[in-house]
Amino acid sequence: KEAQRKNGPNEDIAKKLEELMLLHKAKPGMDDHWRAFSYQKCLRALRNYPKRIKTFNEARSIRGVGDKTALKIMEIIETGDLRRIGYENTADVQIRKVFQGIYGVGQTTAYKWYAAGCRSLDDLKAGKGGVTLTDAQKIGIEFYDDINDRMPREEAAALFDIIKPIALGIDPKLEIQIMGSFRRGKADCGDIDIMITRCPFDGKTHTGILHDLLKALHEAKIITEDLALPENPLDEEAIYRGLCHLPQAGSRRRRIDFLTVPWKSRGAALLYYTGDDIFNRAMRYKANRLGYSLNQKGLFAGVVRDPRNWSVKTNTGNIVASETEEEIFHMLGCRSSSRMNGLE
Ligand code: DCP
Ligand code: MG
Ligand code: MN
Repeated sequence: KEAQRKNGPNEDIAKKLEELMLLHKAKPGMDDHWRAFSYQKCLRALRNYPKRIKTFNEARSIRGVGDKTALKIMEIIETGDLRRIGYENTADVQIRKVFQGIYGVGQTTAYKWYAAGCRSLDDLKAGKGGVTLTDAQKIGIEFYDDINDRMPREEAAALFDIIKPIALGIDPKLEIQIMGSFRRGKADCGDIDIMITRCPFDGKTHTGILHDLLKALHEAKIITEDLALPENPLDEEAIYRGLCHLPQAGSRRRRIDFLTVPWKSRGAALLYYTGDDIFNRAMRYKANRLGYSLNQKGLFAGVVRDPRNWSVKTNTGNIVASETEEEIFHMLGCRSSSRMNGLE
């Protein structure tokens, strides 16, 4: 069950607003996280609104919908269209949108390539205007359509069912599980997010396992391309990004992420990497209101931040919960079913 309904009474409106949002993302200087975030919240509220919107005031009453958006909503209701999309959807924006579909490419790179004279993926491949591509970008172009598509959750489950026994064959005491949209119960997934950890009480950890697992998955022809290798594979905490596929002829490339985390922070990692990002933001906000600080490593008390630079911690504080999601929910005064409410 998906919380954000995609067949509700205002779906035509949500689609148009979403289209405008994507166009904004491809505009220079418009890659504003806050803006994207409030748009997303507004889209979600709109999709969850149970009846067809009829008036400006009704639109305005939906959380996250301001005057400007309410006007756009009324325009869509009255004309079936949003003129602003036409104005924004210029040729250069369309081309940069294509470039931003390449794995790892944001608006800065897309703009740079456009300015260098590239107008198509073929131009990029040909190195037009002196453009050079990283290996990950070349893979991103080669499997452009696959990477930009989502897989049915059944396919994510089938891939995980192959990967899990291979991991446990390397060390039967590994804990391995899927996070991300799959764990939230979504019907389709943009990628597979897998967490690996291991209880260290017998004196061993999962350090080094990721390297062996990746090697085994390459040999089994499950993982096909690497996009980003861990910085230090001997770190307890490592991230890998790549492509994989089912070992059947004609199966498509799918995005896969592995994350290894220390045993003690597995709950915080599970909470964060299950998301979604809006849920995470709400949780961090709740933690801050109670004087805590929450990240993918844990819930911390007594964190002191530099008032001139919020991102600098002058005191890193003490960890108060991190081993399970339940502990973190409990400390934040959420019912233990909070995660269930977050699941779609
Ligand atoms: N995450 C986050 N902020 C980010 C990136 C990720 O909070 N900037 C968290 C929330 C996400 C989770 O990590 O839910 C996994 O990231 P994904 O990009 O894999 O997103 P999802 O799995 O949620 O969706 P998709 O099906 O598109 O992969
Ligand atoms: Mg994911
Ligand atoms: Mn992911």
